[in-house]
Amino acid sequence: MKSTYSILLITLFVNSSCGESSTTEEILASENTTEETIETQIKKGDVLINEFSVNSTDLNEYEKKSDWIELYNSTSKDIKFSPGAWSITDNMDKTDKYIIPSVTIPANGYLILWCDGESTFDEEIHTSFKLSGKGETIGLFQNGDLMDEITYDSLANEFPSMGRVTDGAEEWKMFEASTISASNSPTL
Ligand SMILES: [Ca+2]
Repeated sequence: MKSTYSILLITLFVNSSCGESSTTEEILASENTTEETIETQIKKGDVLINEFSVNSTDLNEYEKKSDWIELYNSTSKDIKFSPGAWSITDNMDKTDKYIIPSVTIPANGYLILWCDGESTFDEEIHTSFKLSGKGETIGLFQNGDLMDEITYDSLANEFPSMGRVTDGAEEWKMFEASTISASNSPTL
């Protein structure tokens, strides 16, 4: 026990020394990052599947129609996905089907994942899978932990999109017009 206590003291001393060696500017920068952006320990409910389309008329950056999923940051702080931590899937037995790049979703903002099977990230994010018009389950994971999921059926294929009413709320509805990358319409 005595040796464990000594190691603890040494660890505390080292941490304290490291803190003292930082310049004032470095400490301020670190504090600002903590205040403005959440990078780790993102809680369930902070990022949600907010809307999706399996019958899309929306165009991606290549002017191609593509299905999509809209994620929503329900917090008042920017959220940055840690590299390799977040994944999205349409197969709940394969939670890491597509690893979402380390991007930042603005506070109360949106992130569009184009579901076209291209598996690329240049200007925008394109997942490795497409969404089925027959219905399936979409799952959002952080380090293998389920953050959100939505199961839909073939009815979704008859509407431009399906989403929460309103942003981040529990209730889902079919939308007569999609609200891609914008607040979900409460009118339907
Ligand atoms: Ca929307």
